[in-house]
Parts: sequence; C-alpha cells; structure tokens
Amino acid sequence: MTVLRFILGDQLGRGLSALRDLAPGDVVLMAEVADETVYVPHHKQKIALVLSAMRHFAADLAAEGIEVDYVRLDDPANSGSFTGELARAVACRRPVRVVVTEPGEWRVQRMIEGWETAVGLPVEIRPDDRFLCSRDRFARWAEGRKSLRMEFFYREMRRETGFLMEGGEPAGGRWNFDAENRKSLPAGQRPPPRRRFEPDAITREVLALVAARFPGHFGDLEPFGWAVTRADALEALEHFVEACLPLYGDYQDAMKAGEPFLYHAVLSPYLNLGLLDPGEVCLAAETAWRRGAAPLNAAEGFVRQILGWREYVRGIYWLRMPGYAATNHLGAGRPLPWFYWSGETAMACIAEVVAETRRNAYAHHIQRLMVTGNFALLAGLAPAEVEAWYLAVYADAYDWVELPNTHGMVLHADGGLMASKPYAASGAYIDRMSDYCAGCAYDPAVKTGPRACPFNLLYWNFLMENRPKLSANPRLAMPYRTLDRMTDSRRATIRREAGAFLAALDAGPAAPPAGDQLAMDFGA
Ligand code: FAD
Ligand code: DLZ
Ligand code: SF4
Repeated sequence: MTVLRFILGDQLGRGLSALRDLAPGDVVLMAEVADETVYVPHHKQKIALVLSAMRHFAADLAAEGIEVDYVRLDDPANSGSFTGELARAVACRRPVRVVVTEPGEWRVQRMIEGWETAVGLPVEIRPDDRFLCSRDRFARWAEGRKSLRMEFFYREMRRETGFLMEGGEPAGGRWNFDAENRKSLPAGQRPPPRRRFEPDAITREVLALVAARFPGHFGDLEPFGWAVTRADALEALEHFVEACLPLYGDYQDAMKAGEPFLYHAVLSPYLNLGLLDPGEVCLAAETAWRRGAAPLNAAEGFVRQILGWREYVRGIYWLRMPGYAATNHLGAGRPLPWFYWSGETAMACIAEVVAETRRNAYAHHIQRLMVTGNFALLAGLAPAEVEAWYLAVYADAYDWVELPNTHGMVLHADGGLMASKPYAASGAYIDRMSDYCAGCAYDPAVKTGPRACPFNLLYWNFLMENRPKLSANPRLAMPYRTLDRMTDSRRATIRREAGAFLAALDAGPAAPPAGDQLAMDFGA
C-alpha cells in the first residue's frame, strides 16, 4: 500500500504537510528536472543552491530510514519534467495514491491538477502550512474590502500571532517604526562580514554539474557561500540576529557601493526553500528585542517584512492569479534593455546593482525597488519582461513572491491593488539613500541637458505620460502641482530629452548578441 509523496525543490522542511503521516513502505520522490532549471535563465547560484539543498534534504530523509527516490538532472532516464518523473515513479513503485503539498507557483499548480488524469491515481494536494497565514485566511481578510493595504493585514497578523504585542497593544505603543528606519549609512561605517558556508562534497558535485550544463545562464557560479542545509541556515539566522539585527532598522533603506548586504538578513532563499520557518525567524527577532539585544525599531521593521510583506504578497498572488499577471494598467511595453543582464550602462546605480546581482544572486529590497525597479517603471518596460528578469536573477526568486513585488509594487501594473501610488522617484532619492551618484557620469542635481540624471528626466516624463491614469491619485497631488508650476518650455524640454533618452534605449541592444548562450536560452 505504498503512498508516493512528491516533494518539490522549494519544499525542503521536515514538517512539510506532504511528509506528515509518513508510513513504512511509503516512498518520497524528489526530482531534478530540466524544465524547472530553464523556465527562466536562473542565476547559476540559484540552480546550485536549489539542487544542493535538495540533495542534502534527500540524504537527511534517507538517513532517517525513509525510502527516497531521488532523480538527478544527469540521469539518462530523466524525462525532464515533474509530470514525466511522477509517471516514471508510479510505473516503478505502483503506489495506491500520490500526496503533494500545494506548490508555490500557479504554473505548477495547473500541472499538478492534471496529475490524476496523467497517472490514473488519486492525488491529494495538501495545504502548504509553512506560512503564518493560509490562502483561505487571506481570502477571508480580503473579502469585501475596497482596499487591500498591507498595513491593515499586518496589524491583524500581529494580533493573531501575538508577535511584538503587549497586553493586546503593539509593543512600544506603535505598529510602525518606519520613520526611524530611513538613515543613510555614515561614511566609514563598515557593516559586519557575512557568514559564508564552504561547499562540501555534495555542493562541489552540484557546482560542477551547473558549470557544465548552464554555462550561459546569468551570474557568477563561484564563490558559492550559501547554506544548503537547515543546520547551516539556522547558523546564518543566528549570525544575522547577533551581528546585524541591532542596526537593521536604521539602515534598512540605505545603499552603498561595495556593500551589497549592509545589515539585511540575507535569509530569503532559506525561507523560500523551507530550510527556515517564518515563525521561528520572527521569534528570533522578538527574543533579541525582549532580552535587550536589539532595539524595537529593528525588531519591528524585520518582523513587518516577514509577518507583513511576505505573507501579504503570497496572499495577493493566490487571491488574484492567474488574471493578476496579465494586467498592465499603465500599458507599458518597452523591451527590457540588455544592460539589465550585462550591467553596461553609464548609470552608476544600475551598473552597481546589476554587478552585485551577478556576483551574489542577491540585491536588497531598496536596490530592487528603487534602482532597477524604479527605472523599469519610469521607462515603461514591459511587465512580463521585467518579471522574467527578477525571477531569473535572484537566489530567492519564486513566482509567488517575485510577481506581486514586481508587477504590483514596482510596476503598478495592477492599477494600485498593492501600492496606493507608484514607487516612482527621481535621482534625488537615489542620491540621498546611496553613494552611487558620486561615481556617475550623470548628476542627480541636474534636471535637463547632457549631464541630467536620466531618473530626473524620466520621472517628470512618466508623470506627464501617465497623467490621465495618475493625476487623480491624492498621493501624487504634490508632484503634479510641481509639474504644473513648470513653464511650458521646461516641460517641453523634459519631454524632448526624455524622448531622446528612450529612443536611444530602444535603439540599443534589447537582446544579447547572436550566438550568445543567453540568447539561446531565451529562444532568440
Ligand atoms: P530583509 O530586508 O532582511 O527582510 C527580511 C525578510 O523579509 C526577507 O528575507 C524576506 O523573506 C522578507 N521580505 C522582505 N520584504 C519582502 C517583500 N517585499 N516581499 C516578500 N518578502 C519580503 N523576495 C523574495 O523572497 N523573492 C523574490 O523573488 C523577490 N522579488 C522581489 C522583486 C522586487 C521587484 C522587489 C522590489 C522585491 C522582491 N522581493 C523578493 C522582496 C525583497 O526584496 C526580498 O525578500 C529581500 O530583499 C530579501 O533579502 P533579505 O533576506 O536580506 O531581506
Ligand atoms: C527553482 C528550481 C530549480 C532550478 N530546479 C528544480 C528542480 O530541478 N526540481 C525541483 O523539484 N524544483 C526545482 N526548482 C524549484 C521549483 O521550480 C519550484 O518548486 C516550483 O516552481 C514550485 O514553486
Ligand atoms: Fe543613478 Fe542618476 Fe545617481 Fe547616476 S546620477 S547614479 S543615474 S541616480
């Protein structure tokens, strides 16, 4: 009476719903499949991280005496797809039924819904309860609300979970300490070095596989220092809480050339793979605050990201998919410029963020939102192309979390479901929060002319171009008033220069040179 339990690559927790009630004779199936490695040209470190973490998790299960069918990417019999591997395992093991945990992507959910027909067996899809808010709970919260603002969801989650609550009230008497969390990093302040994990024999084998099989994918494969086991991910959490959390809040929005991690957690890949649990991570931050090892603005700022934003974006994804991805409120359609992959641009901020992304498969939130994201919004880049880029280049990228952040928060393509106004900003914001501008060919203080920061030109151009859709937004009243105070000739100059910049962008490479491996991965 074998039950086949199919565990996907981002479901690597022993408490996973599909692993509960495991009985003798049951078989766990895990499969490295070509389809999952190429549906976008994932960063090489991301593929290595997923495959190595899968292999370590499978080894841990086997060490417990659990029967594991593990299919490697280079197995000659590997069919290359989840459905194909399930069919092979069913033919070989002859189970009575299949158990899975709901996946993190709509694309895979659709696939799983076809499995009963594909293999002729009952397929039980269990809820993924590794989140603090279930899909149903979020739908109940959203029901009947005109506006789905994260802030209100977050407060309800604080009350419900009790994190950072005291006697039914938020600790410190406030729900939100964001106003204290916008400092720029003082010159000379050096954030602590990050904990890196030396690749073991399993990881080294995976690194060789990835180097041989995905040479044209984006990103540097080595040095590779990610944790690939729960034990190491817990060590990374401990290091963050001790060394970084105390200043996490203060410098949450800061950016500094050469300091890609600052005081951020760098834990999202582990949370998303299932190596860490969001509840234990929030608890670690709360405990640090309660024992006086971190201030409240830091602990609250951190808990808000996980209990608030992370749960909220997942809720939005499952509430609104599949239609969500197809909206394009601002009608944006410009192809993604090639410099998103190459980093070859005179805009120092973008060059820096792309270079760090290539090196680390990581950029922190403000870099994603206010540099590459802000540019994509202002330049009217096509949502689907921007989303494919974000899904490919970061080690933590999965559709359920990447899509709402990009489509909703960055590109305003959902018409304001997630964010009450577009996160559009001129060069002054980037200059205030970073040191990027000091090394740039452009000047953030210059508004027009050859030295004008493109973010300045594009910001005002964006407001003019989207006036019919945005000018009634009360949160944009001030910039529209400023725009209206400009002379006609100034507005015309901005339109002309922004138009020339965008025309040059369109004339530049949008795709890699012919014959380039990345071009082949894109089917170009
Ligand atoms: P910290 O800043 O230290 O935050 C702590 C944790 O909070 C993170 O580990 C993460 O789990 C969670 N978190 C913080 N902000 C968000 C958010 N907006 N949405 C969801 N969780 C959040 N995050 C992903 O995990 N995967 C993605 O594919 C992803 N794509 C993004 C795309 C864009 C355009 C933007 C603007 C943000 C995206 N984020 C994504 C959210 C956020 O940028 C990352 O979670 C964060 O940078 C991860 O680094 P960290 O662990 O150092 O985070
Ligand atoms: C991201 C990824 C990659 C690169 N490779 C695999 C794989 O070979 N096998 C697997 O089970 N999962 C992989 N994943 C993660 C899946 O893409 C992820 O589980 C689904 O997209 C559902 O979120
Ligand atoms: Fe970026 Fe403009 Fe600053 Fe250059 S001047 S780094 S383009 S914000």
